[in-house]
Amino acid sequence: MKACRRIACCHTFPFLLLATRMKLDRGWMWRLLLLSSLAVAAVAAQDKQSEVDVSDMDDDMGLDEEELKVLMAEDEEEDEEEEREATVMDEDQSDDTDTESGKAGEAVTDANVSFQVTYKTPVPTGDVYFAETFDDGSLDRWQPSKTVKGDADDDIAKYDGKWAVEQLKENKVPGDQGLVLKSRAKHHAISAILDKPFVFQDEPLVIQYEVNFQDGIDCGGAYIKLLSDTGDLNLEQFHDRTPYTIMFGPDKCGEDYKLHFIFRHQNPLNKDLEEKHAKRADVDLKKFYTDKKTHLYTLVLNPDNSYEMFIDQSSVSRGSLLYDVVPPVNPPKEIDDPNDSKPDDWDERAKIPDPEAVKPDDWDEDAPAKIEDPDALKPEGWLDDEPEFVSDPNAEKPEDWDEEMDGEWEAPQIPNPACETAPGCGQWNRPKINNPLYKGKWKAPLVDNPNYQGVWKPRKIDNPDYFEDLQPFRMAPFKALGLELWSMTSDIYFDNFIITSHKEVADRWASDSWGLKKLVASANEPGIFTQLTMAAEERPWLWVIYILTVGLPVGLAVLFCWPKKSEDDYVYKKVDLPQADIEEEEDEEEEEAAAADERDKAAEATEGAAAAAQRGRRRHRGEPQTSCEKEEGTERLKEANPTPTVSFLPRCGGGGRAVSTAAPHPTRTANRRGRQAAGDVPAESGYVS
Ligand SMILES: [Ca+2]
Repeated sequence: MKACRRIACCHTFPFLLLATRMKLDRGWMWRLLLLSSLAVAAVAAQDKQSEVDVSDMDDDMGLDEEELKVLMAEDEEEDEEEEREATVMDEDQSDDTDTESGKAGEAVTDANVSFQVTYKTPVPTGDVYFAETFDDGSLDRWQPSKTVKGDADDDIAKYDGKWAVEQLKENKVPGDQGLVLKSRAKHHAISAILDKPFVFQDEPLVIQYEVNFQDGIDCGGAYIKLLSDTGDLNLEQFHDRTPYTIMFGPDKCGEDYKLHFIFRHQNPLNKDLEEKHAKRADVDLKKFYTDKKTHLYTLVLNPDNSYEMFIDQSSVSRGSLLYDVVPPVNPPKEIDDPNDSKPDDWDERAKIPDPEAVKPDDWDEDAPAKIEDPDALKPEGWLDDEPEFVSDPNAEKPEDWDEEMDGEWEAPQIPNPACETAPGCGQWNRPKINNPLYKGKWKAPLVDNPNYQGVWKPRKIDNPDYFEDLQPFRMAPFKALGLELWSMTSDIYFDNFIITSHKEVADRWASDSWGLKKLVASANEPGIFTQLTMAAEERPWLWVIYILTVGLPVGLAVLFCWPKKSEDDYVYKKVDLPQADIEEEEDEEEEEAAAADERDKAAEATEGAAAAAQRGRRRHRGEPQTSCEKEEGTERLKEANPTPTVSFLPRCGGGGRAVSTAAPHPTRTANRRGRQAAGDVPAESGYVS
């Protein structure tokens, strides 16, 4: 049990230390690894699709459990007049229900499903400017654009990308549908008029909708535009230049994952409109674009000019329309005077050469940097008269040498053989060294410039374009919601647009719609072991990691917790195996012993009688028998009965130990007998060290 308890914290044990401590031999290591592999495989095989439980729902999802019932399959009798029952099933099963599930009032059930969700098209619980679920399957209130994009090439300028109302491709909630951008590499534009224009006064603005990049996203956006109420807004002519008040939502290109919040601010002086971009979100947005789940995007603007963006109801960015947008809403009060220029006599030199410094008399500017070493001596044996190279005396003019064509033949030059043994040949020159008198050009040292005027800057003047708008929240009213998008990936799913002034209305709306999608998606999430197995299929080396992290502790636990094989069994077998040899040897020994016994019988009888008398005296006095005496008795028992038996004996001079009384190892027996004869080992039966 002690070992088992140790194993409980096996995860923190360094394996090598353990292995050393346990003295695992190689065979055990292999058995352990095999065992670990089997354990992991068994666990992976037992993996099942996780079933949803209401208690698993995230608290922060804000789901109203009374509204959102998760029923077991047997509880499926429900009122089908108002509610659409939806069945959540495996992907391949769900395809069968694609066509029927979208129709209101139809119940869809399947006996094979693990659970059912009851989906009811959400209804806004408060005042809204716009709410759209697409659950009726129609785009009646939506107007596809019939125009062309302003700055695009003619062949792709047309807004001819297709839109459809469909269910989600994965994790569908039958009965629930959304707007899907269907075409890749095409311009899409569609818009809808709000129930009533939104006018920025004293009420907050809350915009919320869902996006699912069902096929991931390569390069493209899923943002919305709130189209300004300009009086001449024509949705058929909705294009990229159509005035908007706010642009909000996800956008991605390359590795740049963005969540736009751009508003157009009107300059109160010249009435120009300028885009103001909110600072980037504080979180890594990548997963929202790549996990193929439905995410909820919310923008809240408050009359106090604060704003906050949420993804899946978690805040990802917040700030002020006055201070956290680029470029700032309000221009600077003062600007550099554009008519100011640096005066010609402006002295910007912080340091100047000391005007009072004089070149020292002994400063020779003409002294060379290098001179010949005056102390150098020509090495002895230098051959002044021998050239360094000579004509090769062994060279011969090639036979095909044509003096007319090739010119006069000359033997090639080779190093002068006479120089090989000499320090050098030809003219000797003194080596060059640095000139100690060299000083170079004289310069006056630098001193602080008494006339230094600092770095010139133009003077400040009042900004003629200055204004101060303390209410940037009061943007241009908007009256339509539009999507004007280009994407290189199709099947971008949109759903549950809502525009309201009340965050709680948007939250409740999310609970009744997006919350259900999230619930279904998490129900269909593969179990952790399935995910691990899938990962290992792509990267087989992961199995090694799994075995080390999971299998090893299991293997070690088995090693420690398995019914412990007695050390004595080991001894028993070890001693028991060479039985035949031992018996032969014993026979010989017994023959010798018999002869010796005969010779010693008389003496032994005398000694035995004396010992017996001593034992008898001890017993009589109540003294305990010594352990050696007990073993002596057992030895006799063994000789009488050679079949292996196990008895528990106290070691002579040590702790108790179970030993075999079968024939001991011959060599050891012989040794021991020799030592016994020498008197340094007591006679003991069956004890094997
Ligand atoms: Ca919907």
